[in-house]
Formats: sequence, structure tokens, C-alpha cells
Amino acid sequence: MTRPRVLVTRAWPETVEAELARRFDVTLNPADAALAPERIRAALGEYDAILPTVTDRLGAEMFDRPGIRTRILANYGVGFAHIDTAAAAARGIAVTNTPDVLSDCTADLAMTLLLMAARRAGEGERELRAGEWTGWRPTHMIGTKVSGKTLGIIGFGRIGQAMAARAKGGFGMRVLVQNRSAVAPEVLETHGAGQVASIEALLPECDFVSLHCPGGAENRNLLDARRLALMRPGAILVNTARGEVVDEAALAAALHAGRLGGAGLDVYAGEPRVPDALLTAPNTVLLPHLGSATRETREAMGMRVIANLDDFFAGRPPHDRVA
Ligand code: 8YV
Repeated sequence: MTRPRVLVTRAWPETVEAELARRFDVTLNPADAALAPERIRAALGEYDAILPTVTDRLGAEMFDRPGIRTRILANYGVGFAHIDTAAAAARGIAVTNTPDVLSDCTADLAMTLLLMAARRAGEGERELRAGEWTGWRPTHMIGTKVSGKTLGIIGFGRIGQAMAARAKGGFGMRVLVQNRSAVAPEVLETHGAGQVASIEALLPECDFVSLHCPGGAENRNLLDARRLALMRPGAILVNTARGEVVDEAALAAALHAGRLGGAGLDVYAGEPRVPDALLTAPNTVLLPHLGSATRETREAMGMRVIANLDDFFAGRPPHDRVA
């Protein structure tokens, strides 16, 4: 039996690439350069499976071509807003993602950003490295206390819940959540969390707000200038979800005006481009999309993709099918 032809669009952890090569007729990308749109479009005619990441745009126009061979897009990552799933489904292409395995590490990074912004850790490290630290003094680089404060979580899926567990268990924070659908009472109870009816109701209550909702068109500029203005003066925003969820210009304006106390960002609307207004904003911690970037998690994400491919090519429903 011929083995399915599989295209991996970026370099993956070695152990996972070796596992893929054992099972499939696999094309790797050792140079790790993001593929040009024309290459991805061509690949749809050449491969049974394509394994994209957030750096591959698979918009509707990609699928508008004859002779599509691809039957599954097995995405490496939980977020799949870079894939037009309706257009893929219309061409009979299945789409899977990699949930669960990255929840802990992404929540860890959200908490890292929250703590760094609250305690001015990025700013402090920059000062020290620049040789500008003049020594201890009672009023040096005063931040804001985290323990016991109120955290608002927008999007209470697996990662949002992992964030709540850290905030409540580690820092005794009060957790409020806003979610599209009603969260099961036992889930709220586990986290000692309360659900509010709207983002408008959430924002004025919170010292910190962390985003854990999906990206894509439906959540574009979910936090716009009007909503950012509802945040408490001095509040801190954390985004490990997707850049487009926040109006970056409005956020930068609120930071420069000193209305918000800071921000911790891991994702940007036009990655890898980061707007100058954010680079120069006070007390803003900026990381290069590291949410799931641990060896354990990146390997587990790869194995989750393989499990989805195994199911799919054996004629079983893949566990993580999203379209
Ligand atoms: C991934 C992420 O590394 O899973 C996601 O949605 O944002 C990251 O953890 C990236 O998207 C890979 O495609």
C-alpha cells in the first residue's frame, strides 16, 4: 500500500519528524522558511495531508483551484483562524487541531506576562543590563501587587481554565469570566469563578484582564477603544490568544496616555511585525509568540497531529476534527 504523502510546512521537533517519516511519505522543511502562498497552493494538488502552522494562511482563495489532492489539513496548534475551514470543508477537506496538550504551557506564559507587567520585570531587566541601576531605594520601580486582586478571563475554554487555576491556586486571585456560552456551574465552582453576562460587565471589575478566546474575523477588535476605556485605570491587559482580538492602536494609545497600567503581549495582528506604538509603550512586555514553546508541549503537539493523521488515514474520525 502506498503511504500518504504528507507536507510539513515548518521544521518540527526532531523526534516528531522522525515519527512522521516512519509512517508517511513525508516532505520536511529543514530550512524552516515560511512557505510562499503559491507553494502552499501548489501543495494542495500534490499532498494527501498538509500540516500547517499559524504562519501559513489558507484563505478561501487557496481552495479555489482544480485538482485538489489534499484530504486533511492537520494543523499544528490549537488556534486555526488562519485556515478558512468553511472553504476547506466545501472542498471535502478535513481540518484538525491540537488542543489540551498546550493548555498548561500557554497559561504559564500568560501568568508570566501578567507577573512581568505587574512587577515591571521587563523594564527592570532592561535598566540593569543598560548599567543604569543605581542601587536599592524604597521607591524604585514600584509595581502593583498581584495576590488577591481580580482577574478577568475572556474565553473560558481549556487555556482560560488553566489560567484561572494558576491565578486562584497560586495567587489567591478572584476570577471573573466572560464566555460566549454559559459555563457549567461545576466548572465555575472548581475555579471559584463567577461568570458575567458581557465584556462590558467584566472589564470595570478587573485589575487584570487575560484573553483566551479564539482569533479570526468574529473576534477581530473584540477589545476596541470603547471597551478598552471600560478597563479600570491602571489595569493590565494580557494577550496570549491572537493579536487581532485587540485593536493594537487603541491599546497603544491607552498605554501611552497612562490610562492602563501595562500590557503583556505574546501575539500581534501582523506577526512578526510589532507596531512601533507598542514597542515604545510604557510598561509593556512583548514576547515573540512563545505560548506553547516548551520542548514537552511542542513534541506533544506533534504527536497529537500524528494521532489525528493515523485516525484519518485508517478511516476513523480524528479526535480533534474541527471541520
Ligand atoms: C502555536 C498557538 O505554537 O496553538 C496555537 O494556537 O498560538 C501556538 O501555541 C502556533 O499557533 C503554531 O501554529
